[in-house]
Amino acid sequence: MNKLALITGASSGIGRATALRLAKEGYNIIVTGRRNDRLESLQSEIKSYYDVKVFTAQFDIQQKEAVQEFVNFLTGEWRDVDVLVNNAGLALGKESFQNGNLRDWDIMIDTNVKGMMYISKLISEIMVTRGQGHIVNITSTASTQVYKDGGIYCASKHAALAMSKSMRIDLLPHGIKVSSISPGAVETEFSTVRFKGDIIKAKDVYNGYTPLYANDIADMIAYVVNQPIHVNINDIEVTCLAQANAYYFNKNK
Ligand code: 8X3
Repeated sequence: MNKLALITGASSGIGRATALRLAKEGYNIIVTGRRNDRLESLQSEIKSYYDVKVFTAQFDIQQKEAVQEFVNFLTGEWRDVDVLVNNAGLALGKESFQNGNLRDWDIMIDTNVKGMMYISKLISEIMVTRGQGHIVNITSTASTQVYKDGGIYCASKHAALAMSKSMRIDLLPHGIKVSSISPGAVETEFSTVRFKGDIIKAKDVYNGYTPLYANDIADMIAYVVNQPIHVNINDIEVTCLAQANAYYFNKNK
């Protein structure tokens, strides 16, 4: 029987690539996100390549009630989630602390921290009942390092990593694996979202070097979930060759 993977924030980037990658591994897939047209086209794409089942669910992970409603809606074979990939997350703005935008800060905390909190709690309840499961949290190099003008994004990712580590402890007696993957720069919509559609600024983030791509992280997620039953990969930090950590890049001048 196929295993089931639930991937949040799957309408683009790492989430989308992960859905395709895990489908290739034979997982049935639930993809969630805010953009239904993107989720539906991903569903068709997956089904055109792989013989797996795909379920799409459109909701905003910031909305506690919507997350609860979504999980309540999962019945039968769609409830037995083997792998939860907590990918939904974003950065908004890059300003000094005193000039930060409170609305942006709320959205980052509500998505990166509270969204992850809402869905992980509900899905972990199911996993505990079944006595199995694996939660993979996509964090960031910003989960252990803080960079200039990244204040609340970095704070949200620190919280996400702390939550991931605490889940691992509490779910330990239940045989549930928890892993975190902390990528550096990955060329996706991430910077376009952060700079609110300013393509020039967004492109500049990835200029002068070869960044990571969404497929690199999807491959890593596949590796993490494909370990033997007795092996858990706890925390991975991954950057491209041209990045040493959150601050140091080797860019072509
Ligand atoms: C994405 C990488 O460097 O913008 O989490 O924090 S960074």
